[in-house]
Amino acid sequence: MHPFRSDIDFQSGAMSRGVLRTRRVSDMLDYFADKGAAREAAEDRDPLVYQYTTIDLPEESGHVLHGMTTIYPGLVGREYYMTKGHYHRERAAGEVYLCLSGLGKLVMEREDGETAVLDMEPGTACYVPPYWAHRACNVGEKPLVFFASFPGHAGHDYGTVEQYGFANRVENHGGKTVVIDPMPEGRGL
Ligand code: M6P
Ligand code: ZN
Repeated sequence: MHPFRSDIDFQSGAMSRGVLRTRRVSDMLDYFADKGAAREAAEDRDPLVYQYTTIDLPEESGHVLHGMTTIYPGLVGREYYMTKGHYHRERAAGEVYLCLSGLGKLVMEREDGETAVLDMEPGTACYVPPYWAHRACNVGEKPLVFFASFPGHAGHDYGTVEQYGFANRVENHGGKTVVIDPMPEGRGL
């Protein structure tokens, strides 16, 4: 393969090459906590929640997949717009998120119940170690834009998150950002 470059707009997250995918509320009905609010939004104007571009590379170890994600500002019920979130199919594969614009929270959890939340703001690189599921939430008023990079063989497992969700949810309560943690004292694991 020949080396190549891509050009990125830090404000919009647009990337000059790669495959663009979009996620609307209707694509994520099972992901938001307030199913009624999600159904209503989907039936109304079905807003775009996020879009992401991934450079089209062979999904095999040795390659470094990378791309851009833009999460728009908004709420479904009280929950901020967010990515679906996923484990890597190959659990032992990590990832790096570099925030370029906007404000976010990176919500992570492990299958043994361990959880973590990191703030994302322009200039922060967040490391998702192997075995951690990850989801980004936009808690600001403008698009949250970040660059992500992960091993080619990682793969995406959405099924586990779709079935069990994330323990922690990021919500807006009266203008304040709140991380809802059902077990703040730990999971005793
Ligand atoms: C980041 C990376 C990608 C991911 C995308 C959207 O760019 O983590 O691997 O596909 O965000 O997130 P999700 O796959 O959870 O919808
Ligand atoms: Zn990932």
